[in-house]
Amino acid sequence: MLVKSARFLVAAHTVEQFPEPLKGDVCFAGRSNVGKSTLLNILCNQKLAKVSKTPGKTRTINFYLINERYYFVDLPGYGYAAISKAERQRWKKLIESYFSLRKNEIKLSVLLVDSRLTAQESDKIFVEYCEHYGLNLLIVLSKTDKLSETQLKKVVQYFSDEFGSEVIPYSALNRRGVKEIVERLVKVLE
Ligand SMILES: Nc1nc2c(ncn2[C@@H]2O[C@H](COP(=O)(O)OP(=O)(O)O)[C@@H](O)[C@H]2O)c(=O)[nH]1
Ligand SMILES: [Mg+2]
Repeated sequence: MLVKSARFLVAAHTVEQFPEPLKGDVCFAGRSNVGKSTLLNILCNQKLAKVSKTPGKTRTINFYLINERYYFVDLPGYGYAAISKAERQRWKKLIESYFSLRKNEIKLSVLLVDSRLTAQESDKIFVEYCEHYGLNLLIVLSKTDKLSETQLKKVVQYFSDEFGSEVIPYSALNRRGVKEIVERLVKVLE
């Protein structure tokens, strides 16, 4: 098992609140309600992150200490509905400050996307940032339990074409893809 111990460390509003780098970061991004907190809880085998019925307004970078050596970093997501220009700017600034400060620490950048939607603007921006900073990117398709196998096949192809990166279909309900995600994490963190 990858995660032996996990605890919430800090919700950083500013870069000054980032913890000292350890053996590496894995960051998690995705639009609000995509299932990011649920995935973090599955990976950590405990309720660490708050799973929301309504899309949250969290605009902090949350650091979780894993096995006393690594950080899982929960990046803020875009809101559900249309967001203001100012809000978008603040989101970009936070992500950019994290990437520019920690690019050498980041072993893997995980982007969750809803398997029922096409690539959203914020997803595209995020992938561009990852490319700019030369980060390893993993696309995780969430909520695949809502799709048929035929639909899913098309969606996996669509996202790997769109982002030119590895895509893992995942579901919190039937646990599809969890093993593959864990294997990927073990590989980058060992
Ligand atoms: N059907 C389905 N629902 C999911 C899945 N993952 C998360 N959810 C639900 O989606 C909602 C948002 O989840 P949450 O983890 O809070 O999303 P976050 O905003 O990205 O952190 C919750 O109601 C979850 O129970 C999944 O794989 N399949
Ligand atoms: Mg969340």
